[in-house]
Amino acid sequence: DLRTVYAFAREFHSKGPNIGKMLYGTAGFRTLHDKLEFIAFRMGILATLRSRTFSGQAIGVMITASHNPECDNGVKIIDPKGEMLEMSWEGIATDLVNVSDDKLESEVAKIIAQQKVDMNAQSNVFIGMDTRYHSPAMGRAVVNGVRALKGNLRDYGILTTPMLHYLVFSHNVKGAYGTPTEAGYVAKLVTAFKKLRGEKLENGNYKNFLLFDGANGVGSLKMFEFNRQLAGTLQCQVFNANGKINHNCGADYVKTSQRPPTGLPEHEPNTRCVSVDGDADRVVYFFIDSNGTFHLLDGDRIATLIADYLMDLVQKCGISLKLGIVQTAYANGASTDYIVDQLKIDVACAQTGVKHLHHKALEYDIGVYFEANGHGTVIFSEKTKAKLSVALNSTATSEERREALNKLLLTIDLINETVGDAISDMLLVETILHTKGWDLSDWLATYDDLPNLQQKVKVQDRNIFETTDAERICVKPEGLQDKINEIVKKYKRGRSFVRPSGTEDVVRVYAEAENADDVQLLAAEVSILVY
Ligand code: NG1
Ligand code: ZN
Repeated sequence: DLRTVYAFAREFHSKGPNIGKMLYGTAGFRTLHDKLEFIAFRMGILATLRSRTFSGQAIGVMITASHNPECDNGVKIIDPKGEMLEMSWEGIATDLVNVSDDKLESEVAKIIAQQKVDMNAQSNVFIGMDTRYHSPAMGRAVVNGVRALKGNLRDYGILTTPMLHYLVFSHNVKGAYGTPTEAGYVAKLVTAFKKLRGEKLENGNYKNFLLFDGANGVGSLKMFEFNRQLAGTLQCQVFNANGKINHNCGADYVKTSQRPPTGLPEHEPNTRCVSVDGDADRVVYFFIDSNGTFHLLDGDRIATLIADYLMDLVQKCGISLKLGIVQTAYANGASTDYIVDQLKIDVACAQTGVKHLHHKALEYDIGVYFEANGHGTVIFSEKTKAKLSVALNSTATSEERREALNKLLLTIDLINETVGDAISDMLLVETILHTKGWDLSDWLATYDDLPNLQQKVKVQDRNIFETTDAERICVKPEGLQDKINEIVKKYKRGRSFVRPSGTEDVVRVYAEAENADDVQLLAAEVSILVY
């Protein structure tokens, strides 16, 4: 009886007063954890309805605030193909969350009618959560939302975000993408990794050891499991495994503050280090050289490394495929120049938020997309995969080409195509560095990053800021962009843009220029304009 559902909602998952308008943004709903339980409940309802529109295909609900501080949490929905929630349903989610408790019933009825939801259809909701102490309470609220509509659910407990994407997709395609279990996920990646590595564990400057900063989040827990399976192949020492999530550590801290995480164990200079974020969908590399200088290798760098490697393999396969890299406005200008001038690969710019990059990457046969912060992956079109297997199965294919084809297919297996995945991306980078015989300074030598800076500016209302051209131009408030242009002109190789954050109540200011002092000035001048 639906009446009891709404009575229950009012009693246990009441919205309560003083909740401002909430938006389903680039990362779903994200805010202080104590404002989110009613949202989690409603997202349980929404996921159940959405699953019914797909005749019971699994829909995921992930509880996490990723790289945000511990006090925040969030909830986002994963679509049947393991992708982010379709944009048209973001509005539906926003409406469902913004109605009062009294209107919840009629809002649900409206969705059922408008989306023609067959309430007798099957439904399956998969739930996962990060390690935040308030995540279990939110998970229970999702469970209650699903149960309220008599849906089926699987509560997986603690998972990385990309693992849940994998579980949803592999379940829906009946295991064609891998066994739809956590063990199946680990086995898929580890098997491909081991085959690619072969017998020789070290090669040239590549040493078989790295330090793994788990951001005190789920990435560290899962890396322990990977380590059991990787034993004897890759030596990966995990640190930051059980402190406060993202606190002075993790990929976001390392990238934005451009310094090593706290908790970094004593180590030899030039040791490969890697940082993931709180839900393990982002990864960056770094090292400290023998002078004690810190060096960062971010998402731009990872994208160029991967694209270069894949281009080479594709050429060896003797197949013509269109490969492209998708970046955002935050990509370092030097990386874009390197892609165009040296790699000679097609490059596109998309709006912040991986769903936008993913969408753009679909335009290529092989689309490599990364945000500078280390969030990204590679997607291969169905046509590409079909071409590769046809070539592999043709008797006309030479042994040399066959080897390249096998290698490319194994590489595809190592990649989590559904979404950016820190552990999968890391294993791919490890594979490439091993193949090239590179240490991190070899990789760093491919191009020099322009000094850059990101600042957060607190404003009265960030929603008055509107942008266009993949966020590179600010159209509102009127006149702001002209002033930014005037300032930028003064700095050699200067570039700066401003945009409202989708996940925090701030306006972000980005600046880059040829020298570091200029960047400080440029960022400060533009920040003052925004403030
Ligand atoms: P916002 O807060 O909209 O800038 C941040 C990241 C995005 C993306 C989302 C989702 C930057 C500059 N922004 O978005 O790239 O990762 O969080 O987690 O890194
Ligand atoms: Zn994340």
